[in-house]
Amino acid sequence: MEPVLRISGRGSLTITIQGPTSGQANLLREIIRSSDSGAGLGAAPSLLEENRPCSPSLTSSATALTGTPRELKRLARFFASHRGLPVGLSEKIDSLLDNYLRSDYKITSRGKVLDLGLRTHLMGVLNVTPDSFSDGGLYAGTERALAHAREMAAAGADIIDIGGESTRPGAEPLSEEEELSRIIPVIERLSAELPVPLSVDTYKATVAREALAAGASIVNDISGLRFSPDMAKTAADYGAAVVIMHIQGTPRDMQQHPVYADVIGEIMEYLAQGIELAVKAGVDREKTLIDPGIGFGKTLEHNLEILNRLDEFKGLGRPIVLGTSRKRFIGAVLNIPAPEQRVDGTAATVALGIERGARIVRVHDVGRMAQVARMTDAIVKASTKSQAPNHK
Ligand code: HH2
Repeated sequence: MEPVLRISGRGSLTITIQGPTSGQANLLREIIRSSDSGAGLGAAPSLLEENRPCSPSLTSSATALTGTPRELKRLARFFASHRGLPVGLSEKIDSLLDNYLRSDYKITSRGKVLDLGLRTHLMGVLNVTPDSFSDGGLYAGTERALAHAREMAAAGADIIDIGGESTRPGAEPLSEEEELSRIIPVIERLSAELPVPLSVDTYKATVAREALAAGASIVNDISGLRFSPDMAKTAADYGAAVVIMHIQGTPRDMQQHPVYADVIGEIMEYLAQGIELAVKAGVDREKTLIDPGIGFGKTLEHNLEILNRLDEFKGLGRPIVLGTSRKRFIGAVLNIPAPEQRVDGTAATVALGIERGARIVRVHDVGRMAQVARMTDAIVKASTKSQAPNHK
C-alpha cells in the first residue's frame, strides 16, 4: 500500500507520512540527519516522531516532518535525488504544501464569480420547507422565501442556498415533485431579481437539473455526489460549480451510531473521491468545493475534532465550505435546546472555522455572521502578512 500524506500547522508545518515501511522510515531519518550535517539544506526540518500511530486506532506507522514551508520544499527536492523512498514522495510533499498554502480560489460558475481569495464568503440558508431543524415553516411559501432571500442579500450574503427538503437527522425523503414545487418558483424569481449566485441544496439530480435550468448556478449536494448517479454529469452539463459534502449514512439513519476509525482521514478520502467523481463526469476541478458535513453522521466529539483540525482539509487543494449554523452540537456544548438561540455559539465556530481555512460559511444569521467573518478576516490577514517571510 502506498503511504498517505497529511499536513497541518501554521508557520511551522507538519507533514505526516502514514504507512512507510520501516526501511523507508529509516532512510528518511538518515537523509534528514545527513542534511543536518552539511548536505546543503540550510536549516533542516526535524523529524518529529517516528512510528507513532497517527490516531489511536490506526495500526500503520507514521513519520512526521516539521519545518517551515521553505524548509519542507527544500527537503522535498532533496528526497527526489534519493532511491528507496516511497514513489513520488517529493512531488506529493510539494503539491501538499502548495494546496495547504493556497488561498487565491476564484470560482466561476455560469457567469457568476466568487473571489474567495478576497474575503470569506457567506452562504445564506433559505429553507423553503415546513420542517427544517431551526427555521422550518418560517419561509415555506414563495413570497416569504423571496422576502427572506432579499433580507439576506441586503445583509451581505454572497450566495443564497435554496433547499426544499430538510436533511435533519431522521428526516424522510421527499418526492421530487414536491421538492421542485417548493423551490423552482423561488429560484426563477430570485435569479431574475438578485445578482447574487444561487445554489440548490439537493441530492437529487433531476431536482438539480431543473434548478439549474431555472437559474441556479451552484449545486450543493449533502451526499457528495453519491446519492444520485447522474448528479456529477448534471452539474457538468450546466457548467455549474459543486459543493461536495461528506455524509456517513443517510439523513434518516446517520445519527444512529456514527463510527470512524480515523474521522479526518475517512472524510478526506470521501471528499477526494468526490472531487474525482466530479472531474471524471466533466466538472472543472476549479469548480469543486469541499465540506466536511458537520452533523451529518457525526457525534459531538467528531464535530469538535473536525472543527479543531479543519486546516488539514486544505491539503485537498479545494476551498472549504463550513456549515455549523445553529446545529445540535452547539446546543449540546452550551446546553441550549432552541436552535435560534445558538447564534453566539455559531459565531465561535465561524471565527475559528475561518482561522482554520473555511472560505465559505453557510449560515442562517447572515447579518451577525457577516460581522464575525469580516473581523476574523482582518485578524487572519494581519497574521498571514506577519508570517510572509517564512512562506517564500
Ligand atoms: N447543512 C444542512 C443542509 N445543507 N449543505 C452543506 N454544504 N453543508 C452543511 O453543513 C449543510 C448543508 C442542514 O442545515 P439546514 O438546511 O438549516 O437544516 P435542514 O436540513 O433541516 O433544512
